[in-house]
Amino acid sequence: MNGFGDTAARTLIMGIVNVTPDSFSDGGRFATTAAAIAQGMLLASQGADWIDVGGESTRPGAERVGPDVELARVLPVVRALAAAGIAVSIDTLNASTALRAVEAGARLVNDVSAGLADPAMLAAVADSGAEIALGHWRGPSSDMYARAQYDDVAGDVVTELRARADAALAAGIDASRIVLDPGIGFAKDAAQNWQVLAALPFIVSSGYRVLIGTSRKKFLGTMLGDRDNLATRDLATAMTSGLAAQSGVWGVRVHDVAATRVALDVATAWQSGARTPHAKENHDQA
Ligand code: PMM
Repeated sequence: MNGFGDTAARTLIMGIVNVTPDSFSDGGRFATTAAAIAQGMLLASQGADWIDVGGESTRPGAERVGPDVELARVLPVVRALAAAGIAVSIDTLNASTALRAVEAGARLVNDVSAGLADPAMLAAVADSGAEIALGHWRGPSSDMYARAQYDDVAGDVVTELRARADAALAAGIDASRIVLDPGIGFAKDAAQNWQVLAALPFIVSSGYRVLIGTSRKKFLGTMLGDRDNLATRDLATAMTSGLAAQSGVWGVRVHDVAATRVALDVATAWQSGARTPHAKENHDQA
């Protein structure tokens, strides 16, 4: 297989653990930490290859929390999951949080801003030895839809991601440590998200590993219309993740790992069928 980095034969699942007070109904610092660790363990047991731990919401319109609050939320969770032998990534815009999380055992820094939110990020990751996922980002979540202007959304996203990959290379991060993420929902409207998804084979042809996150996002709700609920969004997420796997992505970032595991197993079985020579006699017997 061509490409930089650890290109696995099958698409990997990154299970999402958001350690934010509103993510777990029981509330309170300890209860939230314990619930987040339990959720990470559960997702790993359901077949997640990575657990992505985040302490600050990047959803549209979300307000920023300070790095101290973020760090207090994520650090015990990263430490516990890494100690259990789970591959942990840290979802953060802050270099200081990224560094402390890597010290606590995280192996990948997932920066949806690709180093644009914190100018110290790329150098920090370079020195840490961690891998980095670089997201396509045009500015803070609070007003990102104003920046959803493109000539050709997929082409523009790849051009802008390549510029961020070049910045990471210049900072001393080897190509084998870089993953690109076209940032579904980040400065993109629903139609633009679908155009990016349809162009995934082109984005994969960049040679970098590609990560994609459609999970439970608003554009799926828009498509579902009056059928929109958590179950249908998870079903739509599993389908988009399966199609992304067919397009050759390295990983999919999802909330519902069990459903996505089924979808990716289908994609893997389908691909193994495609590799089997279909001799005429097989067809005759079928
Ligand atoms: N989306 C969100 C947060 N982190 N990370 C990556 N690499 N890709 C994404 O698409 C992405 C991300 C926002 O979704 P959430 O609030 O449901 O976690």
